[in-house]
Amino acid sequence: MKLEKDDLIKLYKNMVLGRKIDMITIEGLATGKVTSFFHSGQGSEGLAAGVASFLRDDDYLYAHHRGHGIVYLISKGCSGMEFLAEHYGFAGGCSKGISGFHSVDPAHGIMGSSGTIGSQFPLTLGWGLACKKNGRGQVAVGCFGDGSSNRGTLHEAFNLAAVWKLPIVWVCDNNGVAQYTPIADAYPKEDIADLAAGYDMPGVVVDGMDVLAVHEVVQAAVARARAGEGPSLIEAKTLRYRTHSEGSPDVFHFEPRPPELVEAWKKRDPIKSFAEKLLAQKVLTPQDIEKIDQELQAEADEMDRLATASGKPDPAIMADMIYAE
Ligand SMILES: Cc1ncc(C[n+]2csc(CCOP(=O)(O)OP(=O)(O)O)c2C)c(N)n1
Repeated sequence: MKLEKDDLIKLYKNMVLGRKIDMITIEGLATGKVTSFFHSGQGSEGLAAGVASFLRDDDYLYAHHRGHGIVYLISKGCSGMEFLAEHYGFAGGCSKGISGFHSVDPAHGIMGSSGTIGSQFPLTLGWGLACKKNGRGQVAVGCFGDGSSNRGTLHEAFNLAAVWKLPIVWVCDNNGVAQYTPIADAYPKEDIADLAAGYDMPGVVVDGMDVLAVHEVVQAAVARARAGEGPSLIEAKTLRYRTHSEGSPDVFHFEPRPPELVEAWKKRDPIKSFAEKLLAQKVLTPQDIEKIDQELQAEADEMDRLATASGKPDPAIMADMIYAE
């Protein structure tokens, strides 16, 4: 898929809006508005927008917990207002405020998520099987972190997806550390993409800070899946900018990465570097960048206002959320 000017701007806006909502969520923790915790996704916006911005509404997506998937979700069409309201435990949320942070938006192929690392593999496998049975050319995209790559569920799902040639794209967000465990302490090789060879599927490594590079490899894997050729594995090397999770006790904030490593990666910020590219290619002017920033800030603030205004859910809806008629 060749990206036209509007497509490039769409990618850029998804990244910028996602970071603004990420920041509002962090502020919400400080003020007590967000009562759960939050795993900020700052640093992986290029990966998430590159994966999800050009999927079909009826494709399935499991966005993993980093940033609670916000850039993935808004890129796939989910509303930022619903994301914020869900985190506030308010009625405007995607799950009517009942879950605290898990987003469900079936109209955009977001079927839910889980706090259990590794649960995305069998879930994505099931959606991939549904896609194949439906025969409508849908794909299922299953995102996970490097820390999930040693779960047994990964190997079981990779195996069945390959044997059944399911239309699945597996995407590993390898930010080098799982909470406090550097990937080198838990995995013997350099690249998680190497796991693909054991399941007879393509495995590629991509620079997760480069939204266009991510977009290109994802589109190739999606085309392969839609053509009935089976699953692929993409490993994107990224960085999380902040601590593992916001709002958790101090003991959870141990930082195993040397500060100079984090600073070096931050110089390649996915939003800033994409903006520089768009400026160099004359897709946008500095004034456009400024205008987009202001407009998206206003949009994010309005989403926050609407999310807050939606208020607490009526506890009586809880049974309806659990039981079917
Ligand atoms: C089965 C399970 N084990 C442990 C945890 C606690 N936990 C939450 S996030 C996380 C780190 C996951 O690392 P990774 O998958 O690399 O994602 P990242 O947080 O680095 O984005 C851990 C250990 C959990 N939620 N589920």
